[in-house]
Amino acid sequence: AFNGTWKVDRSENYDKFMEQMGINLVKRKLAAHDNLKITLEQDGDKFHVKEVSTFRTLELDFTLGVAFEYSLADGTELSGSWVMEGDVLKGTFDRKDNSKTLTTVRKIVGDELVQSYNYEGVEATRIFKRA
Ligand code: MYR
Repeated sequence: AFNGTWKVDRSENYDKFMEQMGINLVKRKLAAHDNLKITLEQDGDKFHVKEVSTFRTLELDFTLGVAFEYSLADGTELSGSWVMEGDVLKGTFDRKDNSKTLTTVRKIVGDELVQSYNYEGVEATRIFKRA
């Protein structure tokens, strides 16, 4: 169900979330228009991800339940994993610089992919449509 290419359509509270993450105003303004596109290919427990935005293009692989490293566009390094609960992908990632935890959830709602993020009590949502 997650398979395919998803293009961000709108975001909710993303600026506040990035502020909580410690991202400065200039970068937040740029990130608000990042044109993020994510391609997901699931094969059993394995996922291949392609991420394209105004900041960068990257590809990565992960296996459900297996920790991997991921860097945000500003260089913040995370380590964590995704698990599948029912039809929902749940990610738990720890920042390497301060050990604080970012949680994120991906689910399909109607014909949209809804990804929510939580960091230190601040939640944001980004909603993607099929590209
Ligand atoms: C993936 O499945 O796309 C790769 C792993 C994603 C890890 C967690 C993503 C958190 C992104 C937070 C972005 C907010 C920047 C302040």
